[in-house]
Amino acid sequence: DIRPVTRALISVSDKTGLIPFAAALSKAGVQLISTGGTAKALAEAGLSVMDVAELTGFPEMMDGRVKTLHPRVHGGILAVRADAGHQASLAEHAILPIDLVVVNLYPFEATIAKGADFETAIENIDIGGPSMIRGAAKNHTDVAVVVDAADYAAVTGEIELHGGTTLALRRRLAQTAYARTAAYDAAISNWFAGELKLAAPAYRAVGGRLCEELRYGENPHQSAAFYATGEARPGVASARQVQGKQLSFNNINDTNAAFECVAEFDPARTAAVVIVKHANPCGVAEAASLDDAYRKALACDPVSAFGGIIAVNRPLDAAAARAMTEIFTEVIIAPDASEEAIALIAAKKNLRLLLTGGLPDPEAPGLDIRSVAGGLLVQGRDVARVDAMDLKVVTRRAPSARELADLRFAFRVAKHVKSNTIVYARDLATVGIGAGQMSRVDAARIAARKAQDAAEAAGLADPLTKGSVVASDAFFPFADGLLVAAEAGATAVIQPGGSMRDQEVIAAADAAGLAMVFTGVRHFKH
Ligand code: 93A
Repeated sequence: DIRPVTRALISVSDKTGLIPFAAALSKAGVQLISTGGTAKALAEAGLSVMDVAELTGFPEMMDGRVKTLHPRVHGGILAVRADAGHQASLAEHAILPIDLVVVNLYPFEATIAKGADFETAIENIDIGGPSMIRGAAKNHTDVAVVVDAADYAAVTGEIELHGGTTLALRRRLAQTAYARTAAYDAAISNWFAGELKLAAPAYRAVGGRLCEELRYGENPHQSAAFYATGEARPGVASARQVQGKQLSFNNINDTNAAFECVAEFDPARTAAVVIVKHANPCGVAEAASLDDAYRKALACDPVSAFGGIIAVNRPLDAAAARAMTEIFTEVIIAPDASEEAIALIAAKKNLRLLLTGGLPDPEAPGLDIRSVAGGLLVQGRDVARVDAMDLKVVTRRAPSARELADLRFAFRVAKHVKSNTIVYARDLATVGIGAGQMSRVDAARIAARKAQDAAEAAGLADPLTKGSVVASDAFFPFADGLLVAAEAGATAVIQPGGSMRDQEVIAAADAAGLAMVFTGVRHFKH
């Protein structure tokens, strides 16, 4: 099943690695055929190359829209070598078989990531390239197809070793080829959906490029890999890992949760730190410095913070880095870091440091996708933010300025905690977080209990919830959850409102002397 490579068609927009690869093919006696820009690059490197226009007998036309779309190209790619009829057609029409197709596509993803206008995006939709890729992949019995420079070495390696490509390699390359064209078309379709503001297009395409194979998934018996979709949002997918061992599946998920949460805090206004465990914040705080914010965040739940993931909204400085190396932490993610901070982190060999170059815009539209049996569940990202919400005071007492600041802070955090969510906050720091409970009253109890534990461990007389405010990600269906919070010492409440029993809940708040505001917006997160 070895297929010798006599003729290769190379048409690449990204010329990375092209010359050494083509030179190796040329040296192995392979005839090179290329489109305009590629042929020019090869000729300039001193390689002998035939222009595709010479092969087809047609010039490239319509600004390059039609250059390889010709039976001399597609017949040469699709002809089955063992089929006498196909061979007869090749002979009849003077078509030469093509054994290797090397194509990377017009950079559509990079073009839209740069914010190109509609016309420019459309012009960057490649037609001839995917046609050749799909044809060569279909005819992988005879033809090898390369869409990724990472595979150049595998092809030249096999040619050197076997004088041609193996069926095993050609099949693997075919799989890669269809994944590439699928991801390419997914990017185009998703871009259209965005341009047309279609929340629910008739079809939703999903695709991505392998970032890395992971050792395992959520559990060691599950396989896993990390794919980048090309979406231009700074974050864990595009981060530079400065040091530390490979991230695990759970690390990546948790790091993302931490970074999305910390991005809610405008770095021009305040320094903020989020500590995450099992995809939920276990400590969040803002302060004048990252160092102070970290200590406040850590005080919320130091037990859970052990082995946690830390996200910061400003460049990591030395003081914060020093404080963060005092306990065991898995990952730190930051927009940037000072040389001194990097040096301090370096002392902890296993601690991963990820630098992203910026924060993801919490208001940027985007998709949240998860799989269910036989389907994809797709929704727009939760871009609602407390800053833009019209807070309505529903109790006799209005919150004080200090309470109001804490209420906003608590609701900002609640958005990033799994439902049912209760967040107690005081002085712009969380002091108790109840996450992922099946009942809201349990979330309120657990958060209060944890605050009590943290106070006892720190030798404090009062639980940290005393004098706190409380946020609920969705309305209180009954007064019970609210009463738990009042008992824990909360003095003000923020919640969406909208329950059938709102009046009952408001009356309970008034009776307990609480101030309460309704946001009118819910932040479920499951
Ligand atoms: O405009 S196209 O869709 N029409 C074509 O016939 C065609 N053939 C190859 N784009 C086409 N290509 C693409 O041109 C390839 O996929 C590749 O990305 C690019 C290489 O052009 P050049 O060799 O001129 O740099």
